Amino acid sequence: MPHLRTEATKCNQASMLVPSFIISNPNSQYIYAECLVKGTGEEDEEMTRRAVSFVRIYKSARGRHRRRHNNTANTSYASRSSSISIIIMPTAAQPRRYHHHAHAHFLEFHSVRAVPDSHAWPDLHDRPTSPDNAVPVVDLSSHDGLLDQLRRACASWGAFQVTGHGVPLGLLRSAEAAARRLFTLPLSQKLRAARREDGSVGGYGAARISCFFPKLMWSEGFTIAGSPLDNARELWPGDPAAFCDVIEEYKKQMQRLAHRLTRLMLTSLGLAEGDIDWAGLIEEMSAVVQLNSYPACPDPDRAMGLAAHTDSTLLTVLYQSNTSGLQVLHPMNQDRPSRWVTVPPIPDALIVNVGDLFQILSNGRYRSAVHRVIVNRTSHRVSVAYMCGPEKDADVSPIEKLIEPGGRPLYRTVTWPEYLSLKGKLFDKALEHIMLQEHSTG
Ligand SMILES: O=C(O)CCC(=O)C(=O)O
Repeated sequence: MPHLRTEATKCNQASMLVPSFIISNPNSQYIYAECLVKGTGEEDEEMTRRAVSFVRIYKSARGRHRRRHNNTANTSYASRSSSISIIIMPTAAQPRRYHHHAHAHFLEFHSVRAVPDSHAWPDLHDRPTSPDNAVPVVDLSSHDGLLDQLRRACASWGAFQVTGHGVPLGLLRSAEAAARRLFTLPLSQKLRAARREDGSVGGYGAARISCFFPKLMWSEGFTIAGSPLDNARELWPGDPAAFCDVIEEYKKQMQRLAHRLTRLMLTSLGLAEGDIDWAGLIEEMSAVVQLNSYPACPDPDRAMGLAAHTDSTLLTVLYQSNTSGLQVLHPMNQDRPSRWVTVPPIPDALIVNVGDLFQILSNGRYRSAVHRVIVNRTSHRVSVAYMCGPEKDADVSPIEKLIEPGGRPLYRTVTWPEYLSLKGKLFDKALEHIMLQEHSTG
């Protein structure tokens, strides 16, 4: 930071006409710089010279940054007669990927007595935790102020817990039991249903985001896309139905709830049916069920259950059973830095995460929640996530009515599969990558 700040100051001193700033943190892979040159048409030549000098200074700073972070960047430039505006924005460079040994991915967690180096995270305490701040709880059975509560929760947290949702507690418990039954099978049996390398979504495996981190996570997952029957036959050849029946009923109930939540969240943005293809968006939604397992860990301060990420969904509905571990990042505000807030288990409550696609749809009014999972020494935690998005060919773009007068759409149009593919390459820079840049100001 000090290094690049110096460059920015130099640039400002070099030209009174060039208000400019560079925001950078040498520990981060990205730098963002912006230089706006305003004036009359006659000053074009002088302004261009100064702007070019800014770009040169920026590029040399960027070069050093790139050498350090293996980064790439692009520079966009636009000129009009009355003003020149330059926005220099690093492209969302592909983050570094890590190739973990296949055998390290598949640990017999229950028999491990110490956290192996492959799973030892150097710094879990990257941000403070906050005991005095709580993810909102919204009672869906109460109509008093429901839309206001949802609006506040989605805009400031990107996550909330719901009670009064109508999904029977017995079904939640059965889904938890089905997940436990699956994850306590011997590893060799779970591997019969391992996720294949051919890009298919379903099956058993380590967290898909593992390739973006140098260390592996203290968790395993099982993804169900479509019918659970094929996988269940691989796991329990004699009795696949017990698992399938629970999952099918869970999907049915979750779909109903996800439709209701989507409708409420759109309404809370001030939208009415007719402002978008409401029915199309909701009725055609598709989803996967993600079972997660976080075994008890001999050294929880050195292991990460699931590293920080946002969901590439419209929304995710999560049952976290009765063991805590989920933390949501509450963004910084004027007086406090960003901090991790643990979501306490409430019997029969479900957690709702706003996903990246909802952030796009709402033109950034609702934000997707950055969240992670920490582990503990004594309890095996399981969770069941219903991750839903639009039908695969549907275009997702900022809803016109949500663009402020004189404003602009912040994101370009994507389909869900296209966004998933970007996320698979760019991880936490995928949203930034599809942001539309303003090239010129008048
Ligand atoms: O297990 C949890 O609480 C969170 C799971 C999660 O974030 C995910 O499946 O993406």
